[in-house]
Amino acid sequence: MAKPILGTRADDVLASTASDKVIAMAGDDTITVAANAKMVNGGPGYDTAIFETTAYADADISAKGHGNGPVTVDGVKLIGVEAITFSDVTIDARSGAVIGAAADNVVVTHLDGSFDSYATIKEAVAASLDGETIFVGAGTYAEGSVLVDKDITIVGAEGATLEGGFYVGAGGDGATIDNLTIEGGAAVVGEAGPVGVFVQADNVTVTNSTFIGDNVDATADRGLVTSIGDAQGLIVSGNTFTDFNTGVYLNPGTNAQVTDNTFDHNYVGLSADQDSTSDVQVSGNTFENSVFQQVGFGVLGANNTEDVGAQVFDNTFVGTAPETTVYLLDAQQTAAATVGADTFIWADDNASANTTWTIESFDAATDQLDIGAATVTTSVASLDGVTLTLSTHDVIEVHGVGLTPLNTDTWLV
Ligand SMILES: [Ca+2]
Ligand SMILES: [Ca+2]
Repeated sequence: MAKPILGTRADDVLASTASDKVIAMAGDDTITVAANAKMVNGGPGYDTAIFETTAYADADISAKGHGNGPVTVDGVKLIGVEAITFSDVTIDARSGAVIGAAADNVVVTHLDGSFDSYATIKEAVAASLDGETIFVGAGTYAEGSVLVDKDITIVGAEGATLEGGFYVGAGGDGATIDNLTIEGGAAVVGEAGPVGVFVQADNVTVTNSTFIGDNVDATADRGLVTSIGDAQGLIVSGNTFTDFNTGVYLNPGTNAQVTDNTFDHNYVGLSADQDSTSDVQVSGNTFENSVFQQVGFGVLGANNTEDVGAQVFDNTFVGTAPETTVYLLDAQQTAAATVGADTFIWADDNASANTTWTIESFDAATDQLDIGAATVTTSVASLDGVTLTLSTHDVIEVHGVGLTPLNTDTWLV
């Protein structure tokens, strides 16, 4: 009898080709099981036994003690093994549930525990029902636009890449996209460039995924975009957005939490256009190496008040691009600053004359006001801020700290 193959206490990649026994010891081990094998002992840690050429349906699987004891697969006793990978799926060794797809395979797991395999994500979505989960195996799926029109969860294995984009449309309320790499995006009507994930449904979650654009300037591509007046309850967390014109673009009417993402080397990291129906939380993200600006925040609608600081907070900014740029786009608006460095831009082209805009919580040490080409004709300094009176008889009131009597060199940038 050949000596058993021994692992180390670290994570090992082992094969039983030279012996009928493998003892993997501690660590999260991966063991490819040969036909002559008799036993695999995974030991402590999360261990996976791989039966490369056997489909799940063809395997002879038995478990003692309702899955708490050893599991035998085609005569091979598995001890301390947590997952078993076949040529089509990976199952949990204790429960028997499907927990992943093999490479180049897409699996729909049905509510009754059964599953079906498909070659493409599109075919799997078409075959799925509300509440079901699709596992995407490692590999590249060049599919263009994939419509998600059901309340399904799509989970990628490490290395699962969609070349194209998801369009989460009608029927997709509640859908989740988890751990996919989404590269290049797909065309969406009304968008100037390709989009990685377009959201036109509510309570959608996009998480742990990697979005890759073509580069910051070549096209108007965007990682994730919401439909105007849509996307209530959107969660965007733990993703990476790289090389887009805009990493995430939240249109008016969207209510979203964008947390713990990394935005790296986009023209604009995140852009949110906010009217009185919108509310976003952009927090815990890292914005780095944006070319034009890290965060753009548009205030839309006459008389709208937006507390920007309550919506953009606790983010990390790396690089030289402006941190948060706030655009006052319609008449008679009030906007409150964030605790970081803000640039307020008064865009007078939409405005009628004789209107007052107000900026609250302005900190002259970090914030800037940009009134473009407008001409200051008169000015008033007050105890709580600065009032600019413009040639069109419009007024910008700035309330905050560190303010001094009006100095146009300070305010005109
Ligand atoms: Ca080990
Ligand atoms: Ca184990």
